[in-house]
Amino acid sequence: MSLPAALHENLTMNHPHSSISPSRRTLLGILAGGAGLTASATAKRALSVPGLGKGSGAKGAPATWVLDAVETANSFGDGATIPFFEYQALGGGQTRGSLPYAEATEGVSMTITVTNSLAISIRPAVIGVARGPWIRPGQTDTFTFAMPPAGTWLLSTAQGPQGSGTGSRQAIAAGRPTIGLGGTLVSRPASGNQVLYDGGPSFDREYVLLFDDADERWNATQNDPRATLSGPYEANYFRVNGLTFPGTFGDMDTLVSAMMGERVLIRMGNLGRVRQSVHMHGFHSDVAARNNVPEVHLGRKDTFPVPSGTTTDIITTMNQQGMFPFHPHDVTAVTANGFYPFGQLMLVVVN
Ligand SMILES: [Cu+2]
Repeated sequence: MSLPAALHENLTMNHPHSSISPSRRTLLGILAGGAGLTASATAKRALSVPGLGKGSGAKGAPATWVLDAVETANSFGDGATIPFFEYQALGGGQTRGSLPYAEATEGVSMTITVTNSLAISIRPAVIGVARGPWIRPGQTDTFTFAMPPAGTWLLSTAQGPQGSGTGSRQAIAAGRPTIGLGGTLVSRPASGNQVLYDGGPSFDREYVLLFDDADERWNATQNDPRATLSGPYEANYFRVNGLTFPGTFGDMDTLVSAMMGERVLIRMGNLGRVRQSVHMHGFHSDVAARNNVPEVHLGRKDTFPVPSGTTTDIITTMNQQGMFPFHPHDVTAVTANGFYPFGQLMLVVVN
């Protein structure tokens, strides 16, 4: 309960009919009509995750994801416009908010192609899965890997020194921030069933929420190859899916909408440097997996840690109608350089 009472009351007491347009309700109805209920969650999967790249049972053709790393200008609620790096989807994927999203079946071959339109070298990576090559400014390169076990994975950049690159431009680049370069890669179970992973929980609808944050002083110089970024990182801007409140309420992929009784999977990732603990009003949820490891601390929860560089998958049974705030509990995360409420303030709407 970190938001002031007035906002809490506004968001939780308003009847949804007061602010949900007929067209949106109609669309939600169509979506709900097409969503068949699947078997209830069993969570019988062993604690270990399936082996990487198992060919048997993997369905689907090799997948591709084509991205361009660019510098963009993001405007925030306090009136500031801040440069960010972003991967922009050129092909093979979709978007969630303004950030790229792709999905493929576990085990299939995925090839990611990145054009580096930045002024610094970058090394794209899918955290915990594969690291791509160093890509110099103006160059394009690819990397290929087997899709990891079914779950929620993060596209980012590889950090840290490169083994043989001491003193090289690449070694210098290795320590640089790449704030905003992110996306979500969902691995689908080989069975094709609508479950988080085979043997795991089912769901009726899903959302992807990717958190990140920025210290505007770092963003201002991160695309200057001669700039040295040092000193403390103090985040003062916070995004989810590349958006901030009120944009989070207006984006179909970021506003969590559901019909009564639906089981909604929310795939949360954090590419910011600030650890978030995300709190949902109105509901308790099952944590399905933390960083793609099935949750063992059973029991419903109302706050979900999402450490930097990791994912947390939760499933919420939407058992009451209304509008409910959904936000990280760190109050600075729902501000724009100290002005409230902006940042990572989100909304859950149940019709
Ligand atoms: Cu709250």
